[in-house]
Amino acid sequence: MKKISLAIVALFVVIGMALSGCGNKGNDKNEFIGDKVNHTITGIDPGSGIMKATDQVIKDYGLSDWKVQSGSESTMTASLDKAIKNKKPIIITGWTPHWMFSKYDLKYLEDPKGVYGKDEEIHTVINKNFAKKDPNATKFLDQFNWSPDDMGKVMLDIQGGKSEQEAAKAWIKANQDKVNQWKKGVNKVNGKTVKLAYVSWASEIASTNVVAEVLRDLGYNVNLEQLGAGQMFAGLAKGSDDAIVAAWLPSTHADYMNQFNNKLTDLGTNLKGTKLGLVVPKYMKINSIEDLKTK
Ligand code: PBE
Repeated sequence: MKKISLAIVALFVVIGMALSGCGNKGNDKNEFIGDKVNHTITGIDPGSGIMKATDQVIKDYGLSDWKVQSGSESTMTASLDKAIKNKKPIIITGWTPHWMFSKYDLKYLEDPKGVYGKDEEIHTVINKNFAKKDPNATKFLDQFNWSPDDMGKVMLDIQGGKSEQEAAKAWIKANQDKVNQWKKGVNKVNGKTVKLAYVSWASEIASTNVVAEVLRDLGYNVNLEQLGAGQMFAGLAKGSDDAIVAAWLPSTHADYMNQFNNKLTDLGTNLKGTKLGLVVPKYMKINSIEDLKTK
């Protein structure tokens, strides 16, 4: 009896080894990557577009044995920091612009199926009644645009310990030419209010605070409301907020834009050259999402 069960166990071990060897096609770089990270991708807030895209990645690449751990941007960057300090493997949902690429040596995993979409843009979107209500502020919001490097500077300052407002003010002071372009033809006002909503992603903290500070210089009272991604679009559609500078399009926030389509006005691009994907420390050997497949 004992001998038979031992033989069965041995048989399973042999079959198991054969299967895993065969699945990996002798490619040792990915042999244990799933096991090493517990088949887990370290993600962020469930309402974000990148989490939805990552669920799609799991489907499209046949990664049914993997899970995406939700959390927030700060829990994700804390896990990343810890892994890098210990030179451990980690796979995160990452995007550009982000200070993490300045702080750590990171790389995107190739996405041959293009699930994360091509290069995207960030758009400024207002409640559809706002243009009529405040054409002056709308003109300014429409003229707001900057580069990933500009945004990066503000993000790094905040990451380095400056308050969000201080970082925004410092950038504005150093970039008067750009700011004057945004203010061209915009009048100063006295005590009108603009309500801006945003999500606490580093990129949106940076942009929203810069826009808020310039509006304050123009004489506006600015209310900043920090919300989840879904609430941000819903609040904007309802009119409890006037504007956001945080819509990643055409793919990442397409669902939200479609859902509230008739309540929103898209003022167009405020930043070009964003990217989303799975990101790992450069010391990891894997290079493509395909490398996560173990079956
Ligand atoms: N992000 C940052 C957002 C858009 C901005 C990539 C985390 C998202 O995935 O919805």
